Amino acid sequence: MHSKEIPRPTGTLPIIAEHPAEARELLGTVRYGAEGGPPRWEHDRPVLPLHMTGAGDREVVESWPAMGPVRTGEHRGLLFAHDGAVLFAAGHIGPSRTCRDDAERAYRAAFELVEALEYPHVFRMWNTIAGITDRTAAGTEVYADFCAGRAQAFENAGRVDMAAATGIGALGGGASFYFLAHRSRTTVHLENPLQTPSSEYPARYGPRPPRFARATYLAPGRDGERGRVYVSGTASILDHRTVHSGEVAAQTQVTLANIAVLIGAENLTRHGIDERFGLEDLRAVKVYVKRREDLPVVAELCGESFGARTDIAYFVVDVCRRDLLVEIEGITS
Ligand code: 3HB
Repeated sequence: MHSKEIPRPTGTLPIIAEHPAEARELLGTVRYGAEGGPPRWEHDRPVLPLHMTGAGDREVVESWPAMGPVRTGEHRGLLFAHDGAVLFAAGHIGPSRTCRDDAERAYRAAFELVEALEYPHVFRMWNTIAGITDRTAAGTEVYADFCAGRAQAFENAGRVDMAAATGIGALGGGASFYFLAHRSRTTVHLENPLQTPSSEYPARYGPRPPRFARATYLAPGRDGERGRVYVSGTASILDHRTVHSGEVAAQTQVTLANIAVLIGAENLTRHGIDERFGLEDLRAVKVYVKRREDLPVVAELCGESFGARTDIAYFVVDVCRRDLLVEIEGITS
């Protein structure tokens, strides 16, 4: 089992296009690489650098396609691009170690943006947070502090819907986020019957609970097509508890089983969706592993579970709870 070559955090996640042949333009790019910081313009498109790879690891580039003429702009530090159907926006929450106020400001800007541009259906958000399990000067965990600021922004904006998300460690560069929102498509936010909804987590995890759905289903744009499920960062959590503390293989198995239940027929039917997916349908999978030495075991289990067409990128970063060793996300296609 350990004799296989250790997977390196490398590669290029392919453009996930609705109709790839039609995707001639980009909305924006996220560079999972050796440095993080605020988003910047490159060729009139937003580029968000995230510090997610260490020395010797190759950068992973994620490109979001545009399906029509693109407009771009800036709103309170968020750089954005949209094509009439999808809005991509990226921001830097800040380098501070107490990220509550910065998170609240950044999320307030995000909600203002989706309202002003009329992309109400937020369907996927990513948050990368350096020092995610560290303590702030006030003694709160950085992630809990981030959650408090985010929850406040949701409340102030009167937003009750929660989209699929990832909240994961970064190696530096403060905290950053990016998100996708649709103008018109139906979105269904999914919960997992095996897991407590994040917004109902008990107070022991922090003063305000996280706010994300376990996945978001984006309905198809054309008849006869399948919708797409954006699976949140998923970990070895049952109800709200970490299970198999310290055991990476068991944690990976529970995580994969959680995803299988989340996207399977029974759970989608429960949410009023007449489709079904399996692990083999996932693409653009990102696997976050806390300890580099666990990569071979995690890769072996992922390799057995995902399909031959699944592209997987591995990152060695902290997960949001100290006892979690692995987190996995992906998109059905
Ligand atoms: C989040 O706080 O947005 C989040 C955290 C996770 C997994 C998914 C979402 O650890």
